[in-house]
Amino acid sequence: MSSLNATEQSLCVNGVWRAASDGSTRKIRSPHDGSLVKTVAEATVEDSLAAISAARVSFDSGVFASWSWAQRCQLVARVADLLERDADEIAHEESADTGKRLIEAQYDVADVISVFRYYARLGLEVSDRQVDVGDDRIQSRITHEPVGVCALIGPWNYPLLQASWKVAPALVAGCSFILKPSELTPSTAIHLIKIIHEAGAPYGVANLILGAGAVAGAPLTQDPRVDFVSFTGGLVTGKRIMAATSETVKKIALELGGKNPHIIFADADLDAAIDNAVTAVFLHSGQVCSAGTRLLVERSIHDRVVSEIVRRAKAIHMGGPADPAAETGPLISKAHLEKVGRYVDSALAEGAKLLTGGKRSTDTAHASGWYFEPTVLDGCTTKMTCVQEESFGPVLTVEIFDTEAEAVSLGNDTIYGLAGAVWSADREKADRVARALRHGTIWVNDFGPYRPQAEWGGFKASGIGRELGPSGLHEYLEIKHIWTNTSPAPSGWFRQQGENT
Ligand code: TXE
Repeated sequence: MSSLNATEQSLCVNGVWRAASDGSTRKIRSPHDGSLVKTVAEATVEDSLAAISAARVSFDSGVFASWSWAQRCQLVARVADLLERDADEIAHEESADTGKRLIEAQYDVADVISVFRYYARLGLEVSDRQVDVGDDRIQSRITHEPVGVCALIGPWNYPLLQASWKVAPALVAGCSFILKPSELTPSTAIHLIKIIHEAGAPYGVANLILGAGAVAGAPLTQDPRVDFVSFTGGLVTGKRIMAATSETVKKIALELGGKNPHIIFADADLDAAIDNAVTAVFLHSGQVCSAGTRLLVERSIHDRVVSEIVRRAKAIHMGGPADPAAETGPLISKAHLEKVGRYVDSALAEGAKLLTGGKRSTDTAHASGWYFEPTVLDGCTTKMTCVQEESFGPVLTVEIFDTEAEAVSLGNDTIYGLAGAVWSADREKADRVARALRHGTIWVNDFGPYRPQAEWGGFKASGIGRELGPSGLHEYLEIKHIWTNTSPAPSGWFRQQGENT
């Protein structure tokens, strides 16, 4: 492997680090102040096709798929060790690309390591299943085999974490893959692919393509040599990918975000509920697929809850990666900042009442960055665009409910179904509501935690398939039934030649 001494040589195809075939590069700029973070290669269609070829050849050769489960799990455990060794450097890279606080990036890297460790253990539990077909002459067995060549396409909000949910199970399963992180946040993907090679993965198993979705990403979803596409990103791109992959009938897994109801009943522990409501929507400036962007609050506590959230929102200190007092950071890009602003404008035009925020920060310390003020919109209804679509910014919409049934009905009145939360001291009521909400994760008297052992993914337009947990590994496996007759005999169905009728 050539050394990665120039960041322009940041595509990895068949274990070789190289520049884009036409020499194109992209400048990665800090969302905090616009400063240059690094320059990386911007892949062409040809580069993507070369990465697909490398992955296909490596998979078909069996160079990795033929390793035992134990060997592959050992490799994944080594990846976790090396991530731990480089954790500090990786957290700085993530923080620089995304603009998030260093401490958040450090939490992310710790989570990434636990994902690799979890799958390194889980892979050891996969075994064939014997099927009793009621005939002693027949051995019938269900085996699990790698799905093949995988395209792993990720977003910019949790770049390495989202990559880890795909890469760790892909490696354990014995797949070869092409990782395509968001063009805005490539640094930690580069680091991860270096580590996977250092851990001992054969060349061609882990390939890296950087660049724009329409150019570098699209071929990964269209090429017949790709067997499986796992995508995390926006709904519009998800639909495009679903259409592209249908041409070659690929297996797909999609995580497309959510409009997540955060339901507070009057009997809840309000101090805890309010504090979690603030974190749920303003953490990482709302750039979280499971952000609690829709507050559904029981009428009798509306004023108290909302006034306290507004007070807390006004006090949030925004700052860049190096600001130790920062509680949240900038949005990812100018285009995204403008999009969030448009959602607030549309809500106001549709009758929402702005209680705080609603615009780009005017703080001089934020002048060169993409900071949007924590925003609370009251008087919202499910008809409003801002309630139905992801602004993916620090924007909380408030709706009122009167009954349990209305809370459930409002919580389900969305095309999405990723996550939600219920706050109530009445455990039976909370459980009834949790079960009635059509979302992939429900927190009761809590908000946000997830674990590698538990599945993550959405109902309805939030996606297809699950990441994490055993299901997150099974996405990368094909199931095969092998029927062995130990005492072969003619089938006797058709007449043999010369046999009388
Ligand atoms: O994401 P895209 P964008 C939501 C959020 C945000 C919106 C748009 O609402 O405002 O998506 O964000 C690659 N073929 N989420 O435009 O386009 C692209 O290069 C193949 C929710 O940044 O979905 C990147 O690597 N790949 C989300 C990845 O898709 C293509 C997290 C995601 O980009 C492609 C982030 C194509 N035709 C945003 N077009 C979540 N679910 O957590 C783009 N890409």
